[in-house]
Amino acid sequence: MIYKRSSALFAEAKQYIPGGVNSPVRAFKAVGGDPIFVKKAKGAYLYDEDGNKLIDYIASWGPLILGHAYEPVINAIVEKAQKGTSFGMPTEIETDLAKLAVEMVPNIERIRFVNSGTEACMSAVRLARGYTGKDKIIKFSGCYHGHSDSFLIQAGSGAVTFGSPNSPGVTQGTAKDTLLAAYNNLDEVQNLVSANKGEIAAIILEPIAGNMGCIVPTDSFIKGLRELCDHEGILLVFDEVMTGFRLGKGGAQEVLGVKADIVTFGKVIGGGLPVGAFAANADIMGHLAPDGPVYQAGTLSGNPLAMSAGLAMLTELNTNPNIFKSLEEKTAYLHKGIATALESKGVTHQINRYGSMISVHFTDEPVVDFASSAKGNNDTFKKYFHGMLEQGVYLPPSAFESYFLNDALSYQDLDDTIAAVEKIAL
Ligand code: KE4
Repeated sequence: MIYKRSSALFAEAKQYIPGGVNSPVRAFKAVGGDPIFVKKAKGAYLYDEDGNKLIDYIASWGPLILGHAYEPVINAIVEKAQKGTSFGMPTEIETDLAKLAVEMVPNIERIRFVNSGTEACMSAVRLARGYTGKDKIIKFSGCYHGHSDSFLIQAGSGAVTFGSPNSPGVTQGTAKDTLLAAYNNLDEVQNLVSANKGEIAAIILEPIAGNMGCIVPTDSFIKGLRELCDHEGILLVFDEVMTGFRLGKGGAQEVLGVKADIVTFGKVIGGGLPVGAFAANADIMGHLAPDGPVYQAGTLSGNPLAMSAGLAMLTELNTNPNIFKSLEEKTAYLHKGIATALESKGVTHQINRYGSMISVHFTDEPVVDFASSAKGNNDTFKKYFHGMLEQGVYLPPSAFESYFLNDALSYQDLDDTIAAVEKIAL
């Protein structure tokens, strides 16, 4: 594969945009080499600036669950754009999408639209703090909830881990209110709750994690969190930016059978345009401005152009829920094929999968949290990533990401992907 034009475009981009990208993971820092510049995409395929056709397994990091340039979504956007793109005034289509989301997702009565997953998670934590009157939150190492200061925190030193900033610009004052625990470790959460009695507003997590690769919670962990929150008056926040409308109509709450107090969304809910959202019952959401004192706002929140894409996408998923089963079957097929190919090459690996989320880890230990995910051999991952790219398969350029399958992928695409694994030297 030739990537000359992508490299030239990257060199030019770096003269005007920090790192040449508008989101760091796109820069290929974790895998080396220059990023691929895409020219267009359709269905399961990306067409880059050098004319290469690539089978796409990131689907814009999740949103394009039906494939790129999906006709009903494009038609909805084009039609709506001709009537204006944003007014800063209420429009009917915001209610249409809100009604559909409330109908599809269990245990929510009100939903507020924002413009990104970060905004959704940041607002959900502010709402939890405002509703409970408490300051602290618990998050899990390796879970990503966007780049709001309260989330850019790593485990601090000391037994009861007060957070410490993991990015310059995040203050110690912010970090002290974020506590860290290991995913799938209920004991650590209980210790934090006991050591901060009555001070914790919320526990926030990815109910199926996708930012350490894909990690599935144990039943005892996720149900234990729910019981702990009920007992301690803590709000349980499911960050469903990845899992919402991907794992099923009702997302992780539905497939795991665990209720969250606040749920955040992004990616699929916007159909490929910038939409995030957070939702809860009427009592909790009633604390949000303008009804209540918790402030949150946004110029382009609920803009009709983005709403039209989200409504077209969710309507499709709501009327054809077999898409979720078809995606799950395709992901299971891919899982089996990759596992067989790597086993035949004698390559030590773990594959984690839930629904249409899957990740490959080059380690002999089960990957159940960030620490075990970080033990993956990144040199092998780099060879795997570039070996697949050379054969026209575009995977997430980081070992700490999940693949996002789209329903436009054919079984031939999956077979071609498996054949590519068989060919690469690891
Ligand atoms: P955004 O602000 O990027 O729309 O959403 C933040 C976010 C929140 N919660 C979860 C579970 C997420 O996965 C994300 C964003 N996901 C990353 C992919 N791991 C987006 C890719 C990127 O940062 O460019």
